[in-house]
Amino acid sequence: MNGIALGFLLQPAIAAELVQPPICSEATAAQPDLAGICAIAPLGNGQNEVKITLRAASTEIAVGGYKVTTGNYNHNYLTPIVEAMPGDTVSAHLINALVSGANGGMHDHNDGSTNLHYFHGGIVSPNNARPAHAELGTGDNVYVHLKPGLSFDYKVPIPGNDMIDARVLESTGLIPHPLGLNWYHSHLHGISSDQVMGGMSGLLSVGEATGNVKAGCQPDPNDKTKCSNDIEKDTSDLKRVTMVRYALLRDMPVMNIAKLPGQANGDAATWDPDPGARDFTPGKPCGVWRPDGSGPDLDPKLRTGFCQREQKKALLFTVNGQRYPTITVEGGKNLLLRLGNLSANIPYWLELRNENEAVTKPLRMTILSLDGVVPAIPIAPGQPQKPVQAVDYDDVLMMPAARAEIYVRNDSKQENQRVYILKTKQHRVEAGTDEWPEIQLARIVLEPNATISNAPIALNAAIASPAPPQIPSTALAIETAELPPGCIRDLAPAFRGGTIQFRCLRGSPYS
Ligand SMILES: [Cu+2]
Repeated sequence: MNGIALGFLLQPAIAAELVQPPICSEATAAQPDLAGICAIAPLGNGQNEVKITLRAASTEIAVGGYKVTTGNYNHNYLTPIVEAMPGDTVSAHLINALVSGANGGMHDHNDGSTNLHYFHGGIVSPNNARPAHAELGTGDNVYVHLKPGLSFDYKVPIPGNDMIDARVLESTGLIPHPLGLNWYHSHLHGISSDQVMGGMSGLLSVGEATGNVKAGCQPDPNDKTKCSNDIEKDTSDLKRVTMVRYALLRDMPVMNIAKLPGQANGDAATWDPDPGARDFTPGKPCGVWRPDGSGPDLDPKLRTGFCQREQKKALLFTVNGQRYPTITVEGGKNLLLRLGNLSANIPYWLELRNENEAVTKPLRMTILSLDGVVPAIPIAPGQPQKPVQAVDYDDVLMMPAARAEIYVRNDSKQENQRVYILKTKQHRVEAGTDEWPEIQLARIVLEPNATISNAPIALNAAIASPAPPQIPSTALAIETAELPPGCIRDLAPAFRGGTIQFRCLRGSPYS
C-alpha cells in the first residue's frame, strides 16, 4: 500500500481535476475570487458594463507543477473569463506594473511596456468609445503603447440586436453580435509573444457559456418538413445537463528543473529564454527523460502535458496551467469544452482518443462554434423550428489564437466508464516546416450512464431581422461622395445607428 500511496504523491497533477478560471459575468461578479478583478455596472437598458481589472506585473506563478516568474495578469496564470451579452459593454482597466527587462521571457529589448487587444474576434470598433477624444483610443485599439507605471481604460460596446449587417456572415438583414468565444491578449509589437506566453491573455465570451447549445430537429415521420420534437424544451433540457469547462491551452519552456514534470509539486523552475527550446523543425525529437537518466524515451504516451530534450529542461503544454488534468463528466451530463489556443505560436491539432487502444476510432467532436462564430449562415425568424444540424469531426486544428466550442455527449446508454485522452496529433502544418510532437493534454472521464437522450444537436445560427440595413439618404450622399484627403470612412453604419462619418488623421484639414 505504501508504494501506491507514494506513487500517487509523486504525481499529484495526474489525478487533479481541471480547475476553472474565475468568470466575470453578471451572475458571478460577487464571487470572492473576483474581488478587485470584476465589476458589473447596469447601463440602464437591461444591459451591463462588464469590467475586468488586469494588473500586468512580473511575478512568480504556478505553471504545470512549477513556480515560474513571468509577466502575467493579476499574479495568476489562470486569467479571468469575461462573459458579456450582445448589447453590453466590455471594459478593462489595464495597470502596467511591469518593469524594464524583467518579464522572464526571451526578449532583452523589453522596456516593460504593454497594451491590450481586448476583443480579438469581436465585430467591434478600434476607435475610441465616443464621445472621448480619438487620441484616447479607448476602443479596441491595439496601437496603445502603455509604459510602465501607467494605466489605461478600454471600453468596447458589443453590438446588440439588429446592429450588425448580416453580410459579414454572407447573409442579409441585421443580426446581433455572434455568440461565441473571443480572446484578449497583450498586443505590443516586439514583445507580445513573450507576454502572451507568460500568461497575459484570456478568454472573452459573447453570450452565456451555454449560449450556443441548441437542440436539433427530429423529423416528423409523416411530414419530413416538420420536427416532431419541441426544440425549445429540448434546448433547455440540453442546457440543463451541459457541464461547461473552459480550457486555456498554453505552452512554456522551462529550465533548471530539479524534478521531472511528473514529480514536480511547486518546485522552482526558470523560463527558458532559448528560442531553440521551441524549435520544432524535423529531426529534433522531444521525449520524456528516463528515470535512470539515460536519455529521452520517445514513447508519445509518456508525454503527459510536456516533453523534453534535456534532463533539466521541459516544454510544458498545460490546460488552465495544469499539466495533464482530468475532466470528469457524470452520467447523463454532456461536456461543453470552451477551448482557446492562447499560445503565442503553437498549433494544436486536437483529437479525443480512447485510453483503451483496442478502440481505434477517435471520439467525434461536435463543433458548436469556431473563432467566435457559429458556422452557419444567419436564418430568418421563422426558421428556428428547422435548425441547422451540427457537424461532427474526428479532429480540429487550432492555430494560435483559435477558439472552439466542442460538445462531447455522455447521455447515451453506457454501462462502463470510458476514458478519452484530449491530445495533439503529431503533425506538420502545411504553412511551414515545423513538426509538432504528439502531446497528451488532458483526460476526459465519461462516467457510466443509464438515461438516454435522443435530442440531436443543432447549430445556433444567428437570427437575422428581415429588414435590410437602412442607410439614411444623407449618409448615402456621404458614402458616395469623394473622400477628403487624409480621411477614411467609418465602418459599420448599422452599429452607429445609420450615420456614416469620416475619420480624418490628425493634421488633416478635415479633422
Ligand atoms: Cu488579437
